[in-house]
Amino acid sequence: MFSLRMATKPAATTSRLLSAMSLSARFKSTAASQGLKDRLRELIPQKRAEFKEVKEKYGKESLGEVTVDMALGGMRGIKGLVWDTSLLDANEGIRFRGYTIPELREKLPTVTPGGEPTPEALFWLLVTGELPTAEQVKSVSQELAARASVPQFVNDIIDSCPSTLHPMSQLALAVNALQHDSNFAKAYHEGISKNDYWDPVYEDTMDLLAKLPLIAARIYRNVFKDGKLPAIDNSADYSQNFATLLGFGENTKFVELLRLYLVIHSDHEGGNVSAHTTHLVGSALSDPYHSFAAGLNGLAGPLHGLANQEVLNWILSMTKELGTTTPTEEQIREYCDSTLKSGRVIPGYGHAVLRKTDPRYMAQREFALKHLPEDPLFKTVSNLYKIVPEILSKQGKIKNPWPNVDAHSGVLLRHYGLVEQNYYTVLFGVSRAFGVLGQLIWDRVLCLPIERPKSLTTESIKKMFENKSKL
Ligand code: CMX
Repeated sequence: MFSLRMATKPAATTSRLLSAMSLSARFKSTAASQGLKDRLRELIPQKRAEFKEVKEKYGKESLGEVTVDMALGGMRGIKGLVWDTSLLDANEGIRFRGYTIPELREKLPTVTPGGEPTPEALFWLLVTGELPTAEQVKSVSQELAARASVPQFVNDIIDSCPSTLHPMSQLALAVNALQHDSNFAKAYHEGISKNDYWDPVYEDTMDLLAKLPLIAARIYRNVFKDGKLPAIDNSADYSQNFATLLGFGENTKFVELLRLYLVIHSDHEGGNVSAHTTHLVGSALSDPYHSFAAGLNGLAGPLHGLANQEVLNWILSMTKELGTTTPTEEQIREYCDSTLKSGRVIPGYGHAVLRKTDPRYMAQREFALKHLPEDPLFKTVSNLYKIVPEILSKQGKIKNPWPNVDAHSGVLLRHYGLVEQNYYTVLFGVSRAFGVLGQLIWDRVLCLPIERPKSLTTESIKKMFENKSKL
């Protein structure tokens, strides 16, 4: 593939080739000290062979039919892309490389005994398919801490944003600006071989994951606090550092919550808007920064990640309107009815794939039952869980009346003092990076092609079937 491309690109000089080779060699030499990258490199030949075998053996098999309803209805249920890091079952919920959330909470190494797993541990699992040891997790934590620095011009961009610019817009802006230092963009420009794309994508991924807490916390501090950021601790884990940057590092329960939060929001197979967008944009060989920034813009939609902000806005509007922090079941019912009558959705409920209560909701509920059972807002969230599914089901059109991940997250954050709900989707975004970038590495390992599904016009669909219906 590489030689073909070089043959058709006479402008590629020997010096560019040499420079590409030395870049690749640089990545290989740094790999010696990087446990995760070493393991990934070992796995690649076997996984490429498996992928090739599946293509050769089953390439002509059908994955199911596509109906006109599916094309008109947001492509629901169409099996049209590969996503190896996680798989969503409508009833069981998400499995990360085969493990459910309860299994992850039991099997992944933790920082505190009996505590929550860390996003670093999950990332190792997502990238390798293997449960890491505590030592391997520590090596990822240290590597991310060592890479955590942000160019001054990116800080300046964030600092120049008006505080009225939504934190998600600021986050996407900063991620796009970090693209300035993309290893992949540079390596591509210098003519790296397709077989080696994964290597600078891995480097960009690690850099981006490392920098996200710094830019996310800078946004938080600028918009809601005094704009000053503390230094990070190279010996601390990712969530401890992120919590410290946000100003909550001394609250051990908040740090535990953040660990859980960053794990459960990371990945939800490939079809959701943020995951699919990152994957789609990455398929054009846009680097991880451009790809993930695009995904963040999708996450900022109120039907997707922004729903966590909307849930709290909605609950707080309800308690304000009713003049009580503990509304009765009857009052909640009436408020739900008025929301639906006004043509709005009840945020935090429903899902395009799930048909049961989201296990990510349950994990957060368990955390709340353990740590904040008496919180009045948690009691309201619990009452909503009792009431809303029945109300939504009665409408007769919703396919899943049960709560999703966003129905619960805000109340937990608020309990520990993170009360600025416009910021909540940024936390979702930092977490989502672990999932979508983990898969993006595999997209390049497997040399997945540029995405290009077929679209139709309404007219062409009509024409396709009108003669058939006359028969
Ligand atoms: N409140 C009121 N009506 C709802 C509803 C809700 N929470 N969820 C779905 N419906 C309605 C839909 O709007 C749709 O109505 P129309 O036929 O009039 O258009 C009907 O029920 C059928 O929808 P569906 O097939 O069950 O759901 P979709 O797959 O189309 O949409 C989702 C899924 C999540 C967008 C939708 O349930 C929703 O809008 N929920 C509220 C927003 C939310 O919580 N989003 C977060 C999802 C998780 C995440 O990505 O973070």
